[in-house]
Amino acid sequence: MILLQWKGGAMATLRVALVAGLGCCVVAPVLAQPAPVAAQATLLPVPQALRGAWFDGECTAPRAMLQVTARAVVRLPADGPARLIRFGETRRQQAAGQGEWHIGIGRGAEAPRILLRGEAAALQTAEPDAKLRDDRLPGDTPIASWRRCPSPPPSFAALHGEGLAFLGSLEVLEAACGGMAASPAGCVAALVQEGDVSGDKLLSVAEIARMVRGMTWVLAAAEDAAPEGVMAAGGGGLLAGVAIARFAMESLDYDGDGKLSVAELGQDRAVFARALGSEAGRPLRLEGVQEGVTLLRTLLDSTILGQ
Ligand SMILES: [Ca+2]
Repeated sequence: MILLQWKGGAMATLRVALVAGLGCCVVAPVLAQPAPVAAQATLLPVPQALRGAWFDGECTAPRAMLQVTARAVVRLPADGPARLIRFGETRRQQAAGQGEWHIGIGRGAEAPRILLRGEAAALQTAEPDAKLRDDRLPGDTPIASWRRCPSPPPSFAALHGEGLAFLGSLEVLEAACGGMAASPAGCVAALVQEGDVSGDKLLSVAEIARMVRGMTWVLAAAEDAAPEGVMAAGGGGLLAGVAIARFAMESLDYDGDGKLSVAELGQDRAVFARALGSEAGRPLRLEGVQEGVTLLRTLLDSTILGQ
């Protein structure tokens, strides 16, 4: 078993057994039963124009980067911990004299809120104090301004590129594996589609390792830990990614060509379905399917501990 550990809270110890890592990224999404989507259906996606990478300060040396996806925002300061808010709830709200804000609300006890508004080339955000009432937003919350840059500074790209890519993939996987139209075949196909860098419609060790590293980063960002700290920690994302990927390959590469195909991944789904057959009455806890971090953690725990 590989232990990944970083600071922060009772959930901070992430147990990643090799088989669990395999489960997290290759097998387990297939097991996800279509979850109740009532809450998901009400999510308003962030307007397309506001999505993508934003920067605070000069493009040559930004103070922070903000990545906006359809259903999440992650703030990455040049120094200090990252912050990921994956929306469990959204709404639009008109503020007096300020136009309309898109409000994303994270899950969990803290339920952090972030307000966004803007256009393709200029974004404003506000992260109100937890005590501020919804109908008073944004109140006197400081408003941050963000700009587009031609390309991300190398330091940000090196630290966060894979994690940000996986954050986007995670939303696609959630839709394919846990959304209203989810199916095992569609889930596997989406996994290969998202992981396939080389374009051969197969997953290599490196491609799987990249997804595992991305997942590690997302989990770290969700803990408000510095992803670079996680990556550097003993047994952290880089090594674990390769180890998990090799294990996945050795477990699932039935034709021995060194790549995983949709068919091979589908085969694995059938094996796991049989293995869990006696537990049909106890589906994985996936009620918060749009909260992928919880989902992944649940899958890890379920796979390792059988809980
Ligand atoms: Ca193969």
